[in-house]
Amino acid sequence: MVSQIASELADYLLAGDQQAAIQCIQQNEDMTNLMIFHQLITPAMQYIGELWEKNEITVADEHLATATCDFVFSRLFSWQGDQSANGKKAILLCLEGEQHYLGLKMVSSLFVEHGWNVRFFGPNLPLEYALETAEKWKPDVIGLSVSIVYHLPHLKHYVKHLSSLSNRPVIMLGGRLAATHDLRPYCDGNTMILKDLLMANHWLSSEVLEEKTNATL
Ligand code: B12
Repeated sequence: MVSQIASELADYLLAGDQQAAIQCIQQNEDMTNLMIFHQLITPAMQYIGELWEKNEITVADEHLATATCDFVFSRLFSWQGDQSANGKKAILLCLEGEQHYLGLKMVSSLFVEHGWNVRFFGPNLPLEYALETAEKWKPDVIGLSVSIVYHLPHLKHYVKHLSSLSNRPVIMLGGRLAATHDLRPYCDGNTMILKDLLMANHWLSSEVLEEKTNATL
């Protein structure tokens, strides 16, 4: 069951009403960005997916809602940062063919909030280009997102090649399928599979903690 506020937000997104969507989000002054992403925007988009599946809205309605959501998100939140407060770098990308990038954009925003220098590549980044950019930029973390089952055959290749880069980045995997499927057969033992934003945020916070502890030793 979707909450009243998430369903209200979904209505504004479906109407393409940017201002109302922004106000709907901003009225929750007591919510952190994490809570807004996890409890408000994610369920609103999932609810839109349910309406779409039941043919209660059209593909055009869903596209308008997605475009409005993307615009509103970019207006309200930082999602790409060149400034690194903690000296760490992450690249975030969707597997080849994968178009669902809104969730990964929220992950990107959390990384920025935790002081990371982030390069967010949006949808559909073929492995050869992911490898090329990772070899040059040497990120500490490479985050992958996958939502649709028929993109899974690519996953093994991404994990295999990206995890053998010379600087040994942490491979972090998320997306809709991380919550609904066992993705371990597609990964190696070092891949970190995170089912949702709360887990991602927990990992990011523990990294900060580890750094502070190391700094005081
Ligand atoms: C918007 C949307 C689209 C847009 C995407 C645009 C965009 N910019 O993202 C478009 C129109 C392109 C699209 C296309 C399709 N879609 Co679509 N889409 C959706 C919809 C309605 C919302 C997606 C979304 O934004 N969700 C909200 C985000 C926040 O959730 P999320 O992606 O899961 O991300 C969260 C976590 O997974 C996590 N996360 C995500 N990535 C990562 C990465 C890391 C490293 C970490 C740690 C965490 C993490 O954090 C996020 C925040 O909570 C969903 C419904 C749904 N349930 O999600 C359907 C849905 C996913 N789509 C679906 C389908 C079928 C399709 C198409 C196949 C339709 C078609 N016939 O063409 C195509 C496939 C396109 C492709 N090749 O990838 C189905 C999938 C059903 C299934 N069983 O596979 C869904 C569930 C709709 C439905 N109920 O039927 N879609």
